[in-house]
Amino acid sequence: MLKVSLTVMKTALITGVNGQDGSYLSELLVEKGYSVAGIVKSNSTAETPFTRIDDVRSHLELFYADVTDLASLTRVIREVSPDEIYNLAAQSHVRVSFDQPFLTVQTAAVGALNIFEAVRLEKPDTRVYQASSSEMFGTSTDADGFQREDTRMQPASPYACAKLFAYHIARNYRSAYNLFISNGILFNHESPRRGTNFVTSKVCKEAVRIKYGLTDTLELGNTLARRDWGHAKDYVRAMWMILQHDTPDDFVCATGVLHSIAELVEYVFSRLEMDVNDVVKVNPRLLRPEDKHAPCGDATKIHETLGWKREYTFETMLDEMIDFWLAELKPKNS
Ligand code: F7E
Repeated sequence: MLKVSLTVMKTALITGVNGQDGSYLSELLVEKGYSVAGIVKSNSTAETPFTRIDDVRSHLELFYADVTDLASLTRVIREVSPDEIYNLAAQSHVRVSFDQPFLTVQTAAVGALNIFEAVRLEKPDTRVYQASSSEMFGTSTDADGFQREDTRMQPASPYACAKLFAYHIARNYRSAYNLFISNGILFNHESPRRGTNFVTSKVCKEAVRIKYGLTDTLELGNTLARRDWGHAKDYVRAMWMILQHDTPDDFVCATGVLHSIAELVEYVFSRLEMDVNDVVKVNPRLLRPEDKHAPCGDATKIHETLGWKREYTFETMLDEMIDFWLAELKPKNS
């Protein structure tokens, strides 16, 4: 149940408002008393996927616009006059970025530049959060194996290259035009609202389908890959904290704990009291042209500067996702 504050403090504009992060962030900001506007892409059918923002939708002002369309962004920024913008829109799937590099660059790189340019021209006192990604580091780590704000960046996918451009142009606009633009360098973050084309959601959903007898195999790509997974709810809180800081800056947000895909599968299956043997099949089509890195983040800076701390662990996050899929896919007659 959403607790709505009655005092309107500030106005925020969120691109990608109906995505995983946009939906949690809009709930957080509405609870804090913000007036929240969101940008959604138009769709040729009326049934645009708004399910993630169902609970909060009556509190949002939604605009059809697109980060690739500077004129539409300028119009929305003029109309909303936001105090804060959270740029969360982009084609964000790493493997898809190898299939659609131009779309990825248009949305993740040019899209971010469009936001910064619209802010510069229309409302230069707006604070802007840029959704940067740990993918920008690629295989590069510090000597201790961690990735932090000053670790060398070595992107290894079209998605990571596009995000790296956005990260640098954010810093460039910050110093050249004195704009308040901050990068949150977020490691993987998941939740029941994560799309099932990402591995955590896919594993939880397919394992529950196996439990309910709806399928008998789980097809995966590289099960040896490792990731630093946190909960999206914790990470949207970090986004907000980053924009409340007195100066614009860049922050890594991560858990500092690595797990492999195989460990993820093992945890989900044991929680569902199922045997994992003979169920997982590796499908070569799900492997990526480059997938060698094991990104593990050091969140000391955001912890010490802003006091950010995560509430979820890997296990509590997965428990929530498993419970979601158990309820969602529960056979009607049981
Ligand atoms: O893959 C491996 C896959 O697609 C995680 C995005 O939010 O985080 C996310 O990017 C790992 C990779 O996320 C399957 O090869 C194995 O090593 O869940 P993912 P991602 O690529 O790490 C970063 C920080 C972002 O910024 C991105 O926007 O899992 N894997 N088998 C698989 N991955 C998928 N999707 N599907 C599989 O069947």
